[in-house]
Amino acid sequence: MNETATRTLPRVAVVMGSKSDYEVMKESAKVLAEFNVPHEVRVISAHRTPDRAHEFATGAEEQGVGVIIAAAGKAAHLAGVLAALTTLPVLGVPMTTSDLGGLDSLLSMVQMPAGIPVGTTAIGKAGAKNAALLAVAILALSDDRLRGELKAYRDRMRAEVENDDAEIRQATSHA
Ligand code: RP5
Repeated sequence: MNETATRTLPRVAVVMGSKSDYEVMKESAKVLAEFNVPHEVRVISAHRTPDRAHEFATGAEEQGVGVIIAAAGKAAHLAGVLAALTTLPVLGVPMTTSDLGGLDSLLSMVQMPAGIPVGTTAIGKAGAKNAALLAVAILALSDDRLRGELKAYRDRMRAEVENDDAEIRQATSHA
C-alpha cells in the first residue's frame, strides 16, 4: 500500500513563507484540529522555493485539498502566487513584521488585482484563527458535521460573553 493510501489526505493546507511564521500559524492548526479537519502544515516560499510553490499549488486539488491558507510577511506574495496556480479558495494571513508592523504584508495580500482573489484576514494571530474558521465554514457547505460544530462553536462564544456580562454587571451593581 502506498503512503497516501494509509494516511488521511489533508482537506486544508496551511502554507507559510518561513518557519518564523509558525508561532502565529499554530493558531490555524489548533482550530483545524479542534474541528477534526485533516490538514497539513508546510513551509513554502514564493521567492526562495518558487518551484515548490508551483508544484504544491498545481497538485493541491488532486491531493484532496479544499482550501489553502497562505501566510506571509513583508512583500507577501505567497498567497497571490498560489492563487494564480489553482482555483481552490486561498485565504491569506498577513504576518506582523518588524519594520512596518504587518501593514506591508496586509497591503501586499489584500490588494490583489481583479481576477485572482485572495481572501485576506486580519494581521497576525487573529487572522490565523479566522482563516481556519473560514476554511471550516467553506468545507461546512458540503459537510453537515462541520456545519453543526461551527454552530456549536458560536453558541459557546455567545454563552461566554453572556456570562461575562452577568459577572461584570453583578460586580458593578450598586445596592
Ligand atoms: C516572508 O518573509 C515570510 O513569510 C516571513 O514572514 C518573512 C521573513 O522571513 P524570514 O526572514 O524570517 O525567513 O517570506
